[in-house]
Amino acid sequence: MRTQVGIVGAGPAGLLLSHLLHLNGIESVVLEARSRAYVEGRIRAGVLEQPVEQLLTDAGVGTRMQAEGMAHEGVILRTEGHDHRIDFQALTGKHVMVYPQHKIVQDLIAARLAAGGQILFEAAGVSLNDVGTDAPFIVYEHDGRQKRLDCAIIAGCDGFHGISRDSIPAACRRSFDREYPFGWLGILADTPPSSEELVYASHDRGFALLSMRSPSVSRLYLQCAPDEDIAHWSDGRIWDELSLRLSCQGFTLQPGTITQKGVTPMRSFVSEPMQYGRLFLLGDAAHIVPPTGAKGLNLAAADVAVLTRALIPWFRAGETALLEAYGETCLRRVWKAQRFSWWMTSLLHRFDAHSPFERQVQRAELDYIFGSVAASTALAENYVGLPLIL
Ligand code: RFL
Ligand code: PHB
Repeated sequence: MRTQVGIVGAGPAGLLLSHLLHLNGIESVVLEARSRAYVEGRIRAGVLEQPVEQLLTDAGVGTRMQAEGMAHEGVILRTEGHDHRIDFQALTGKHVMVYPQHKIVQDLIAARLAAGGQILFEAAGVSLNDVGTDAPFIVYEHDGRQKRLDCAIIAGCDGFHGISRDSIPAACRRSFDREYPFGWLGILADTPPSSEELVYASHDRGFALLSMRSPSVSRLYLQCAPDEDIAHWSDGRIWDELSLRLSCQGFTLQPGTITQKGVTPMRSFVSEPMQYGRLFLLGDAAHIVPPTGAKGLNLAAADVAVLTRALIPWFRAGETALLEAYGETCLRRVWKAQRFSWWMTSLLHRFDAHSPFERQVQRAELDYIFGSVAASTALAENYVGLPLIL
């Protein structure tokens, strides 16, 4: 089989790329290791930056998001029972959209299939070949048979644990990595959100976050050990701990049935370069951020915007300038989002290794944000999203 762009991975990056290329008359085939039901049910991100919301809407896949998503014009920072609202609308004129990642994945799969797009689920043993030449190809197994996909371009959209990144020779690659001494225990619960806006709580017992998926479903997180054993967390213990860390005058946490729970380790990671020959890395395949800034999915979408803009003149007229600048262009935004995610994480979490001095500096920084329009604006501007292409 032959196509113009071979895409590995049907997460948000791979699917959005396939959709945008299609809108611009460029063919692609998506190879996904998992089943359709698995990728459509995977609970992950929930907050979309305004430029990403706009991108999805402009691309004709925003109908359900506009109907069911919740536009948020601010978030609450909570510390020691004291709230400070970051007013996105007043500070930046923008908002974020709370709409779950798995629904974006469903919307994109539906759009691709309706347009006759090819997504091969349960493609096993995917390997990338001759990526440094003008004739790269992908080998994979599907329906019990080994197959070959010849392409002009390969897009590695297979997430942090995928195979694409390792297809760039190790000698040409450099990675930047930071592991945090904590993880997040996340739950999904059938209970209306106890706050209209997201609450980021810094507490002596550790960070907590109140988020949501719909008017009747809450998503909440607790800072925990990176290797926390979820078996030690009964539903009752989770609600008690959330209530303690989120406590504030006039606020009551409404518990409900927990329908999902899991632990996510926290990491910052960037692999450079994001391009090698005809192979381009996008999204979590190239970089991951701790979730505190809600940036992962948004960064994936920005990479897609940069690559799409570069591939159009390349396929149409052989123009190479934007394609050659792909990695450099993406990394300008990636590193700004890395900085913001690291900063939000450092600001809000409890670090056991902190000295009393460092803890006081952390408190002072929060207090400074609470009292400074300039500091609040810097937070808001990053949270609602920098332009997709910087
Ligand atoms: P994905 O979503 O990991 O998709 C990669 C796809 O590739 C497939 N795959 C393969 N396919 C074929 N062959 C192989 N060898 C393959 N190996 C893997 C996988 O099955 C999968 O379908 O990467 P992508 O598309 O780059 O998207 C990135 C986002 O998923 C990720 O950055 C976000 O979920 C991060 N994130 C958040 N981002 C936000 O922007 N806002 C948030 O509020 C937010 N909250 C979060 C998050 C991530 C979390 N977790 C669980 C990591 C909250 C959490 C808890
Ligand atoms: C979520 O709703 O899953 C969520 C929201 C904000 C974050 C991270 C995750 O910073």
